Amino acid sequence: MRTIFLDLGLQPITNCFLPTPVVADEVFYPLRVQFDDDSALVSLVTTLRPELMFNETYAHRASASATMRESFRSVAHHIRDTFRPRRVLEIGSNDGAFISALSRDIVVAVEPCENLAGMTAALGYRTYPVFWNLAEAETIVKCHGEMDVIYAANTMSHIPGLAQALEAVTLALSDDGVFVFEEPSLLAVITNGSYDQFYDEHAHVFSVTAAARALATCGLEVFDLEELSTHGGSTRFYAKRRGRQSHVVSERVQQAIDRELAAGLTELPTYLRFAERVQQSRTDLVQLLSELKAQGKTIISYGATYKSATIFNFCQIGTSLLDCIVDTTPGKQGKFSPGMHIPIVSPEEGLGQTVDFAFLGAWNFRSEIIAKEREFVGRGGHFITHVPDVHIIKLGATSPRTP
Ligand code: DWN
Repeated sequence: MRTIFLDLGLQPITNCFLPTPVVADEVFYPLRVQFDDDSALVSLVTTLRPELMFNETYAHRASASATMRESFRSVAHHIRDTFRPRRVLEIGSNDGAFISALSRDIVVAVEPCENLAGMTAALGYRTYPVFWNLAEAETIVKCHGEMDVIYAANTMSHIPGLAQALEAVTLALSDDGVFVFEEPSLLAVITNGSYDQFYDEHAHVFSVTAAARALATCGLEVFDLEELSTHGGSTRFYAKRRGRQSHVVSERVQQAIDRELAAGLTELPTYLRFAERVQQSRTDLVQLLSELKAQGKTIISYGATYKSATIFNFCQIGTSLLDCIVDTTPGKQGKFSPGMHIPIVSPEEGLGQTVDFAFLGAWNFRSEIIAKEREFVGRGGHFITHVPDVHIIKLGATSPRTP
């Protein structure tokens, strides 16, 4: 049975970075999250047509941070050296952060956003500008043969028709092939109170329990996993065809499922308590920003993340509290944030001398950003985060300014 546990209000399409703050036809939809106690899957109630979200205007670049560039390079080399694949397929190749660490001769990529597919095609990687489904999997297998490794990062959670997408993986995988995919961890979301992992593109947020059950229905089995620190806590799954002896099932899999059981991830009350915490987070964030503003402080947000669209629209935080959002992505600069229409500018432009506080919209890159913005911190600037609860981050070496 499915139960809705979280209502995050009307939300915009998170990839809709607007050219002007006055928009007549912006699309909004109700963002509600449900728990299914049969499959243990946590997913959105309303999913949008994929073409509305993933198209030639797609702004996110997987290579935008040093943290993710290194993560993709390292997993690509690990896969190459461990499984020695003759053919690797990446589903959702974005700007090529993963495939660019592998030889063009062995890689096939699938990327529905045409601007991104064009980037990797221009680098010489065979890229299909299509949505992943059974028909495309058949075409790819006909042209290139079955795949020894299929890799997907932050992609399976983006596909509403999960069963069909996994069937397509099963179809394209060689008999002893390995399906490696990594996604934000539901346990991390529940532990961190990071409700901003729920937005239009995240049709599901996976627990190990739910992912293992979904894979099992398509004849696949998780044989190993890694807990990653990326995106505030992610899980990297390694799956094979059920019954194949090619890889021994690690005890780490059952241990992760046991941890989730102990944390209550298979029980509705856990999610109801999480929803209460989300309400409190909203109250605390609006109160903190309002108090700082009333004291004459200048506040901006750091990182025009898709996640922060959820926060700002749910909390109704707009330009009365935040002067701007800073982001290094050229395609976001000069635009306005979805729904709340906050101007987005470069860090050089937005993090000027007068800024007192920066809310971490990209809280998942907290260390990288704080290290980069030593000057802001050095002159008494402070970062604010809502993870795991709303607070001003105290950094040892700085003299705190009284809020
Ligand atoms: O799953 C998804 C994740 C992986 O990427 C997508 N559905 C969409 C997107 O979500 P997001 O925007 O929440 O992801 P990030 O990776 O947290 O975005 C970070 C943003 O912060 C980027 O726009 C780059 C920016 N940034 C910056 O301006 N300065 C990041 C760093 C590290 C920096 O120093």
